Amino acid sequence: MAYLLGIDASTQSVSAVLLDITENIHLVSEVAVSFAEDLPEWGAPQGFIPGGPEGEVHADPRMWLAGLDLCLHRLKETGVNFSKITAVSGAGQQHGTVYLNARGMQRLTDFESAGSLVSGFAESFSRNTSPIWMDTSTFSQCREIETSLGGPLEVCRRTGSIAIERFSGPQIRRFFQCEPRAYFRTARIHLVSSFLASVLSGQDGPIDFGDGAGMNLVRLRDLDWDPDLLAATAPELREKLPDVLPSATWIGRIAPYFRKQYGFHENTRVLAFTGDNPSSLVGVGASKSGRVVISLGTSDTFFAAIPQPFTDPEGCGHVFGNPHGGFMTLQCFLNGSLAREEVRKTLGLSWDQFSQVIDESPAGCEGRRLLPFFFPEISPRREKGGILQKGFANGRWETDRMAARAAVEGQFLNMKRASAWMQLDPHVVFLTGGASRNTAIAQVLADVFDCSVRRMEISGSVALGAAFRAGLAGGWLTLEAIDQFLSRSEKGNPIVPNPHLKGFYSTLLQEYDTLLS
Ligand code: ADP
Ligand code: XUL
Repeated sequence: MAYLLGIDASTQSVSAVLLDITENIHLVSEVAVSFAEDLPEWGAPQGFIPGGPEGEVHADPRMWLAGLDLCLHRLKETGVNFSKITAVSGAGQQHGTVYLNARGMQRLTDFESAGSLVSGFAESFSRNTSPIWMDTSTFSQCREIETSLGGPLEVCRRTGSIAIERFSGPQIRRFFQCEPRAYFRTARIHLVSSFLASVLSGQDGPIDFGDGAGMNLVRLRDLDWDPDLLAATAPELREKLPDVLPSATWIGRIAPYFRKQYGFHENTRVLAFTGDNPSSLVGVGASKSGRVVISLGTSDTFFAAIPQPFTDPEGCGHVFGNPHGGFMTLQCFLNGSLAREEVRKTLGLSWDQFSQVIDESPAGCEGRRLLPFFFPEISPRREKGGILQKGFANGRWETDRMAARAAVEGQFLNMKRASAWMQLDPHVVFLTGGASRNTAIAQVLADVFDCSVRRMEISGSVALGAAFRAGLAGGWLTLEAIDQFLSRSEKGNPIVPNPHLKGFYSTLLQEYDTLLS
């Protein structure tokens, strides 16, 4: 019997998927740890420390370690025999950076039998908290980097994105400028993904191309660190970064701590981790065939594999590495699930009631328009949060239940508008992420994009993609076997667009242009 383990260290949770690949592919177990429900002692119920100044959004990297430990513990409790796990891989929320001091570097390789990962990595960080992808504090650092390189278009040409506030390079620069002593005490800067892969393997692992491309530091031309960008970001940066390598790189065997604590076999191999979105691309079977994926997680993302990089003229979209080779294009929307949750809570609805209101409200909400930007938005770029609305009595969406549908319509029309530059015009969209299980939301998506929506029984496509990547890299799985598994795991029939609404939402797009201007 052979198992593959995939781990997803995302914004609000750490989850894992265990596959049995002895004959065909079978799901053995899926477990999750929520920072809100299971680790409230870290004070980050939505995955970040609330109330950061000047647009800072940080999380304690030790919370991710606690999440990983608890997640494996939960898996153990299901009765799984860990010695059957042949290989592990995983993925992390993109762009977030972890700053290890010399002791932390040492702990990566000599850490063996402490009671927990958190105690094992005590005093190991030169920066106690890690900026995550929701951080918008680096406007000036972005402009400085662009100026050094000769403008935003040059940064975009090299890295696939203009300098972006949440990307790792500008975040590193801000750390260097605000806390130079702590910066110089930093021995290693990892991404969330490469940090956790390093911990699991007991090695100082590489950053993979998939996630590395979201740093504003990697040159797409040859997928290596760009010396000009390194110099424009912070001094001595190259020495503080690990190598950037293909996603299919084996780092080594599982670290002794995990063998002792959970019973992994000493030969269990650890594959480089990647970013959550690149992993999801693999997890829904979209790494090769040009399928369009929409993920409704904490962020909403719209992405697809592309053979060659092409970039967004507005500067909001990105090119990342496709773990399978080539590239992927991605547009990210910060006001995703947390904004839907905020609307739902304000209206005093459960998810079931929220869905019912969506189903019962007319398309177009009789002229009500809502763009629920509670937080600063990434696409389109808006430095400050602020709800945009039209057509609600007395301008009060908060007391009108139809705001539930208006919010979801607004989010998807904004997504359609902002992703138009990719010219993908999908006939089918693969929908994943926490909110994908909501059929009412999925139907609005089908109607707005005028395309069919396909979903999986396993909404955890990030962890699934990680397990698939390990299987592909080890030669234990083929893309055909993965496709067969995915078609067996499809959730019901595709959701099809309502034929009576054909063209309806396209006519609304202009109104959103005005609302946004
Ligand atoms: P991430 O991976 O970014 O941590 P997930 O993909 O796990 O996030 O999605 C979590 C989100 O899913 C929650 O913030 C929640 O708003 C949303 N969610 C969960 N259940 C539902 C539901 N029934 N309808 C709509 N959204 C839901
Ligand atoms: C993508 C992005 C988010 C994070 C968290 O660029 O910032 O989707 O990866 O999921």
